Amino acid sequence: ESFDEDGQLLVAPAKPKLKPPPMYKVVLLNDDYTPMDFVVEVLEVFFSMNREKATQVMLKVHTEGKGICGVFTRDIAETKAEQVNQYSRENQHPLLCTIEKAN
Ligand code: TYC
Repeated sequence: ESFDEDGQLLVAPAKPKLKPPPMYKVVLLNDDYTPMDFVVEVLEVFFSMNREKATQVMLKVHTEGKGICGVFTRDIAETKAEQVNQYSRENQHPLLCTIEKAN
């Protein structure tokens, strides 16, 4: 804050500093009962993966215990995880989806 030659108050304009939003990973967990085909379908339907990518991610979850389906803003990540969990329950599979804050 300062004054010009005529004593006019000078006010700096607000800086347009937009921080990127915090991002969240949507994580799929392995279990012993959900059929592999169902997991592949979930990845295709809710995460727009093609068959090859969905199969790759499903096998990673199957062998490593969990895997990332995608990274989204918090609202989108929460909604995706809820949709997957609801769909799994509707189809009587124990498949679980959670979210984790990305770094
Ligand atoms: N482990 C399951 C089976 O052998 C397959 C599976 C993969 C389940 C990924 C869940 O997130 C999952 N039928």
